[in-house]
Amino acid sequence: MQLEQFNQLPDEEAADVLRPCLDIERWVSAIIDARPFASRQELTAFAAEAASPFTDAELERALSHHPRIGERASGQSTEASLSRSEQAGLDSSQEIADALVEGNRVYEAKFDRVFLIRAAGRSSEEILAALNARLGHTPEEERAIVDHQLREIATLRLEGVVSA
Ligand code: 2AL
Repeated sequence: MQLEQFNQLPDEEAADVLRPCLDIERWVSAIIDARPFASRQELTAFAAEAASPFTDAELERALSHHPRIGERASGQSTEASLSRSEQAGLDSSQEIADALVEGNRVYEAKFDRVFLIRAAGRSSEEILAALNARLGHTPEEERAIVDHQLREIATLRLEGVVSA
């Protein structure tokens, strides 16, 4: 839809557009309340900073919608189909696919949450390298990265929904 249309949607309909981008109610309402936006660039810049920082509960809720890297989202929801297209570039050898499975396992054991990365535009090799590098982080470093990655994914999704 056009930005003009998004600016004028009733709040509940705007929320339905925003939630599949990022299921954090504080982020959704901040954007709804900040309308109208003068440009799509203003909208995405606002979305990139809104409701910062996310709480642990908010991160957990948002992450629950993201399947592991290498796992195809099942179902017909908007989120599932967005996730499938984001991960569509992952066409790895069995060796890399296995390494991603193992990396996800180690990451979850260390940080107690799913490994999250903006997958769109990244190859399996790049994602595996990022996963291995991030395994060396402290919990605080990882938390900041996850917050940022959720926002990147949300912004890209938003750009897919609202055109200039
Ligand atoms: C995902 C996903 O579903 N889309 C994306 O960009 N990243 N999942 C993940 N675990 O990073």
